[in-house]
Amino acid sequence: MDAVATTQQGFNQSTVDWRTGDISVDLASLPQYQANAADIDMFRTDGAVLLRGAFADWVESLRDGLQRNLDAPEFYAFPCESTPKCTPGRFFDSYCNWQLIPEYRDFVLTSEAASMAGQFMGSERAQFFHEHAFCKEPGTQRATPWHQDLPYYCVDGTQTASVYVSLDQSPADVAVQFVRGSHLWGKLYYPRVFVDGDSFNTEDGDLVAVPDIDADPDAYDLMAWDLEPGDTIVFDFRILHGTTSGAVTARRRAFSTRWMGDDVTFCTRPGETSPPFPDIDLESGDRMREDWFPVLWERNLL
Ligand SMILES: O=C(O)CCC(=O)C(=O)O
Repeated sequence: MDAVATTQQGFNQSTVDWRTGDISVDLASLPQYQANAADIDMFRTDGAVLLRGAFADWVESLRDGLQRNLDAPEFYAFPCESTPKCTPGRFFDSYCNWQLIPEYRDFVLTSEAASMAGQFMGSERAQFFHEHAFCKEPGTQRATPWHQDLPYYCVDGTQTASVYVSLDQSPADVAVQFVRGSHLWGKLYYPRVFVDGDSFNTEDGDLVAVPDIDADPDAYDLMAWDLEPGDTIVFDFRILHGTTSGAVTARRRAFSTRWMGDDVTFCTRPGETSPPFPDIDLESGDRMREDWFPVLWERNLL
């Protein structure tokens, strides 16, 4: 299998080809999530909303999928180890493996995630971008640096949603946290390398440095929840989120799927994007190609 190389920014860039070809799905046969209006309002104003137990039935299979990724990272795309040598624990993440890992593929193509994302985005359609899986092993003290997802991506737009499924019990002090309302601040921040929190793409004049939230957490309206397996957080690509560096005492896994709504288009950024799609063959402002990023929900199916 192909080797894993490291780029300038420290990402591990697997050359594993994760695209396996045609995705044909009968949209009308997919299950529909029934979002309630209060939750949708909260997502719009706060930028993130917790849906207790929404994917409890998927926890076992997503854990099995993630275990394949953890056991043999080199066989999958973009495996990242963000725990420096000689520090406790393991902080692993990997993305763009939904066509390689059957449990991920099932979730993407047959769960209510597409319908959930479409309704929260207020979109007519939900187009799938990619998945991203995370694992922090007991002892890990490596914080997930505060960041927004949008500046990492080769897309722009306001109708976006990540559907983040917690796969373990995770107390609020080590779970992912969100700065309420920060998706509406009208700012985009430099993306950061998870291993050391360094900013990159600093040549991009549209971006600024992430504020030092840890220096004065009380100055921010933080949303943090004790999570149970299956609890799901839907959040906007523009919201600031991250974790403390508090030690994780029990395994803490999560599986996120990224969704794009009607106003999302391809965007060329001055630096490297993550994931990189070097052969995407699109111009800024183009709709994302549906052969790579399938449309998996349409509102008229509700
Ligand atoms: O679970 C975490 O620590 C980070 C999650 C995250 O950054 C994401 O899903 O975008």
